[in-house]
Amino acid sequence: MSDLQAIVDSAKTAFAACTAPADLENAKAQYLGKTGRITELMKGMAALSVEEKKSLGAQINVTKQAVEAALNARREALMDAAMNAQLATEALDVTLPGRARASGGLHPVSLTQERIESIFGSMGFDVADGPEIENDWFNFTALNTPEDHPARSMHDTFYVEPLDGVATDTPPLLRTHTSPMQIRHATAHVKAWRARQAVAGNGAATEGACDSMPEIRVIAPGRTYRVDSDATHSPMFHQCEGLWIGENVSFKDLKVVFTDFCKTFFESDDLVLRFRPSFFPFTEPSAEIDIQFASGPLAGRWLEVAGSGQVHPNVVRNMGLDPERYIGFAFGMGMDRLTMLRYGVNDLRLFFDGDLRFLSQFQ
Ligand code: 2U9
Repeated sequence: MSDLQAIVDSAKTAFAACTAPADLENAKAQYLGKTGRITELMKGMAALSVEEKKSLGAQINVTKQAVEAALNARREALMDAAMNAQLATEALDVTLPGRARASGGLHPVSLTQERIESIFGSMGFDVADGPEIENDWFNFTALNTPEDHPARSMHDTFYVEPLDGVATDTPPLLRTHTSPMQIRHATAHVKAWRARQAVAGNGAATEGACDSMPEIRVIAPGRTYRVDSDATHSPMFHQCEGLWIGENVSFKDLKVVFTDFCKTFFESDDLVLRFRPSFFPFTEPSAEIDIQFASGPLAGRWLEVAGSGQVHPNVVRNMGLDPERYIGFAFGMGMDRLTMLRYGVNDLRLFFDGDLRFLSQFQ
């Protein structure tokens, strides 16, 4: 056997003895590395004649290729062995049942909001949505709430830093009710109507006898904020207010609309409503609305569900309308409280704890 064949055989034996990739790389260095046996042979050729170089060079190349082939074969064998070992330990049991993906659901207060939107939607009400950081005009002044009104005090209202850092006379605030949204909606409605009138060219922006404004019928559901926290009050709570303004909208309409709403919302035809005189700056006259169920766990008790009233003339004026001609009603209700009544929940804080054992009962 030639010396060169002996090198090939020795390499094969050395590679076969390696059981880990790192050992194999070490063994490779002994043959193909800088001072490996084949590399040394090549260096030795420098002293040979051209003829000898040709002949021995070709033989060394064949030897080198044979060693490299043996090396690659062993590399693959080791990789296969590693893969098989891994597959044996990490066997996949394809008969296992899949992992069920839990389905999410809406929060009970969101369910109430959807329900309210659907009921009032069926009565022709739009749904308005808008900013939770408001200014003094939309939250208080436009709603006939004078500067010395207690609702404006630091004890009730969260005031916030101006976004651009520029202080104003009246700092921005977290809306204390969704009424500002109704003012925004109503003024946009009035502006759009006047613009249409102007385009039609029928006496421009004056209110003529035959160009009556389409009614404003809107609800504004959403988050509201007050400095208040106990079992029945949360600093963030959910309100829904409603507004209906037209030329002949009366307290009778309020009674019909709200009675219809309550009966549909609570799925009870035999509940009765009571309108109790009250006071709000933005309505005059004003009334609290109580309901009484004829049956069920709450039967016989009067339960307060909303505040309401005929929109104050100053508020109608602030919408850009003549209060001698346009009139209407508004109401406001707490969506958290309605949800508690509908589902028999007795602690408001359950809605905000995020405990799935409670929340999943509503799916
Ligand atoms: C406009 C004009 C008038 C909305 C109204 C109430 C009465 C009311 C409370 C009920 C429970 C708030 O969540 S609560 O504490 N709301 O009593 N809200 S009348 O009056 C408006 C709204 C918008 C332009």
